[in-house]
Amino acid sequence: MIYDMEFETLPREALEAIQLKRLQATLQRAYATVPFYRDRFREFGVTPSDIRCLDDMEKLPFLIKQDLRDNYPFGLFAVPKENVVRIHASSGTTGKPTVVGYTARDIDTWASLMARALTAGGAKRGDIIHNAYGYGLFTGGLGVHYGAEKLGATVIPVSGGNTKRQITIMKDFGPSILTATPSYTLHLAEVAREMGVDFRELHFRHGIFGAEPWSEAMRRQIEGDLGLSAVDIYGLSEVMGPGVAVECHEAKAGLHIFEDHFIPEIIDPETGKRLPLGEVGELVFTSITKEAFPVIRYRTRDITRLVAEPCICGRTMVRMEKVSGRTDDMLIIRGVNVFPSQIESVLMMISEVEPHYQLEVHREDSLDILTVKVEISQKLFTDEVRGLQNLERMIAKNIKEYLGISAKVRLVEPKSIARSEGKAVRVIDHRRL
Ligand code: DLL
Repeated sequence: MIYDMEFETLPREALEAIQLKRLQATLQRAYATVPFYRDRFREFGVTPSDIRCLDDMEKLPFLIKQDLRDNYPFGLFAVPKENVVRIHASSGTTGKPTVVGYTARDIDTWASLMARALTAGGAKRGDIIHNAYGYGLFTGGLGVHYGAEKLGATVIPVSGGNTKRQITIMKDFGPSILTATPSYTLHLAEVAREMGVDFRELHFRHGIFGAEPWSEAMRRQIEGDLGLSAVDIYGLSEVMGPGVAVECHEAKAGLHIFEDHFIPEIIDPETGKRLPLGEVGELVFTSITKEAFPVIRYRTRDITRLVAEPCICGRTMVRMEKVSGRTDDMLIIRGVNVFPSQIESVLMMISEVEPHYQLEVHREDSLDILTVKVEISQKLFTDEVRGLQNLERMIAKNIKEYLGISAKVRLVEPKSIARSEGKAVRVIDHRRL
């Protein structure tokens, strides 16, 4: 039994009482030890003792990615450097990476949360976990690793890459749980096929996939191709790493947020106002147990909504819907907002195309042009040109019908879109380059 599991089924009032106590302690500590928080709170005319109930949180200022960059690398740490036992960092496609730190207790908390997350996804003691999340500064590999050990499972720390060898290991060691990004999972399946290995005949029962947006259609494809039950796991380095929220394998209907450690809010990304439960907006997190790197009202830029209805698994924690995308990945094509995952859903309805795609955006005479590049099978690729043109037209028509945007569709040769070993690059935006 993973300790802290009892928090997962608490009645609302009991959970909120714990949250308030932990929140107040976090605020006191951050105020006392991090000059950034003290200055920012003062600017907003608020002190930790003004927060008497959870709704008072709205009085607190937000923390944004730029604040992390401005305090690079260790400026927001709330403990002396000698108490920090681990550093992680997010790659930072633009500007400096964001650096986060953990005390020994933080690492232990994270391991427990990841053990709980793996449990929710269907793993248990005795399972062999093939962990293909990248090890290193990225939180995926080590996050799953410590959780798996805490659970008492056997972990294969294979990391991302060297894909053929991974398939051989799967055949030889017989892992029952797969952890990887959804896009790398598809690549694993593809390489297995090329090696004449039927994934469905391996021993996998469950897959715990995350670190990037993926659609319901992609879930069906992965479950069908790999012969396992797939759940979504969410997290971000700033808040901890993987294990902030996870779907249960019983329902697979939204990700349970570990509310005994993180308080979620949904805000309107434009105005910053808190939105009522159930509305779609930007997810904001406050950590309430972290020591080295507490985050108070951190704006994730991830778009989702919260669901409070009870779940068949018995967990009472609030759920978040699958993240549709990040505010900074949202494409605005001639005034219509669209996320790559929505285009993915449309593509996956069409059986002739493969689940490998990339979006390119450029500007022509001040108009935004979206090109959807999608792979087709070798067999189709050798078909006559007219058939392919018809297929392109049909895909463009579907995109227009479902999403209301005009896109150019280009069917491309099998394997011509780069495969990911971690997070897939879905959008090339020539307007930003
Ligand atoms: O991606 C942590 C992680 C590792 C989560 C392994 C799950 C599994 P970062 O590299 O800091 O951390 O990236 C965080 O990735 O703000 C989201 O935009 C995106 N993301 C993470 N999980 C999901 C998910 C890890 N399940 C950023 N669905 C987040 C959609 C996700 N997006």
